[in-house]
Amino acid sequence: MSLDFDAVVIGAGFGGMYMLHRLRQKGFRVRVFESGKGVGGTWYWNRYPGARCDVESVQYSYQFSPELQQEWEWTERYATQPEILRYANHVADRFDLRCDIRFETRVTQARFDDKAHAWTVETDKGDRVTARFVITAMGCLSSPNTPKIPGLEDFKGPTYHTGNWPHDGVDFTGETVGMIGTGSSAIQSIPIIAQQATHLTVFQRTANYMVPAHNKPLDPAYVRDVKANYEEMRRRARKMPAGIDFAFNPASAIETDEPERRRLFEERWNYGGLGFMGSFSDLLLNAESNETAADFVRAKIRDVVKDPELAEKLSPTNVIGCKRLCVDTGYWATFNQPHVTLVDVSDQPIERITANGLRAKGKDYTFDCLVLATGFDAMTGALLRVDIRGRDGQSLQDKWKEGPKSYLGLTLAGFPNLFTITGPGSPSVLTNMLPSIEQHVEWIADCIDYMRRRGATTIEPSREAEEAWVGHVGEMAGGTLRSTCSSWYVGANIPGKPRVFMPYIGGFPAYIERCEAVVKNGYEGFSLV
Ligand code: NA7
Repeated sequence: MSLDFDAVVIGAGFGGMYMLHRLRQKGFRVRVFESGKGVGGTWYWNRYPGARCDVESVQYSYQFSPELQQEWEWTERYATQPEILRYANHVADRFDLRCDIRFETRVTQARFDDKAHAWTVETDKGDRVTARFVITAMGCLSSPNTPKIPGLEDFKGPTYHTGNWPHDGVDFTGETVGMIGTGSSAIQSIPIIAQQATHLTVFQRTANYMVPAHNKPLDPAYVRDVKANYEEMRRRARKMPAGIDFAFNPASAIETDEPERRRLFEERWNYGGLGFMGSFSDLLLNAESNETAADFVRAKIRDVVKDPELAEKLSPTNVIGCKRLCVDTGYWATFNQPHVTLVDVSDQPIERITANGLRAKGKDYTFDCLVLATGFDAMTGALLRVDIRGRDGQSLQDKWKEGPKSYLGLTLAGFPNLFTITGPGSPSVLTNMLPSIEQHVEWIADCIDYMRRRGATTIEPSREAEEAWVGHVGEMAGGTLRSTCSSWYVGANIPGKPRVFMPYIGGFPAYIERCEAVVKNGYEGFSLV
């Protein structure tokens, strides 16, 4: 039976684009399906005001093409969403990717045919194509979470979700705005929406920690230096747990005396960004050490927020770095403005959305527009939205009913020839996504190439290999403070979702080593037919 394609790739964000390019380079026939009108994935959908990446732009970029790396000019320390989207479009043009991507087409079903050793993929546009391999590149944070608050449909004004923002933008000038959520998307957009709105009311369920971005235009001399030494920087980054090149202090916070500890926190605070968590090596391992960092940040909140009661409400009490640390510009200071109100809904859920606003703790709040900055059904949401069926018609929903299981976060027992780029069980969201994506794409492309050379038509991990990996992922998570709170890492933001720490927390270098060892040992844990 002749197949339509060697591989179908789902999604044309950074994962899908590079997967297409890499497989095409090796001479494979590939079709990409993308639900958006353009490339860019996360950066195509998340257009809310203030959206930007919190990994520095010179590192949040592809490294597979030295020419691309040299020619592209980032303008700011942290790139804005429009700039990253321009970059994604530049990559699509430069490598002529669009001809193999079907836009505005959502994959609805993928079914493995055991006799043909191939997948049949169907879309909402009526496509029905066959391919040896299916590769998911749907993103980890791409299935927006709209909480089931009673009355949502009763609201008379416009409702916006940060993860699916109107492409023409929204002007809040002269409007009153209600915002639910205080995660990364909220903290980036709140200072900007507050500049436009006549009143902004923020409903906070959990206060969040943030470190300042200290964003700035990139100094041309710095960029020249980075470009002259890019290879070195990328090599250093690959040796870091998060795949980001920043200095990591091996000392313990609790074993460092108070003045020195404070000095080191202050130094990182003044530098800005996620490197704050690298102030000491045990911040996510030892509760006492963690508390020193949390205390330091809470003192910063009290410095900025004038009303002590408000400062208290904005102060998180959980483990710092347990939920995703936010990188902000002027977030806390925004609450000093008289037209910005914080409503704490930590002790009682929002009762209902009403025609003119919402009701919380027995009180009515009114506003013209509602912004849901309520996050995503992370890591598994996008995958489970597609009806994926492996051997004997088993559905992915059924396989993952107690939580995601995979081998290396890349492949699934019972689902031959299916690869999941940055899937649950891989480092993904705990790392710089771009290098993590590239590592997966290259591993998958090499694997498919190896199969072609061997004349193999299926690859599938054994249940034992998968169980052992799932056990290892869980064991690593259990050893850190990161699995101890109600974060989207454990699925706690979605009612009914199994509570499992989904990403692999053993670090990028250990993960790469493991993936390479699997290959060196003849695709250990897999059966190739
Ligand atoms: P997040 O980080 O999941 O934040 C969502 C926020 O919405 C968070 O503050 C939630 O509170 C809040 N939320 C969700 N549902 C409700 C309900 N029903 N009532 C009140 N508040 C609610 O999503 P983001 O989009 O900000 O960021 C996602 C990632 O993108 C981020 O981590 C970066 O990696 C980039 P909670 O904390 O659950 O109590």
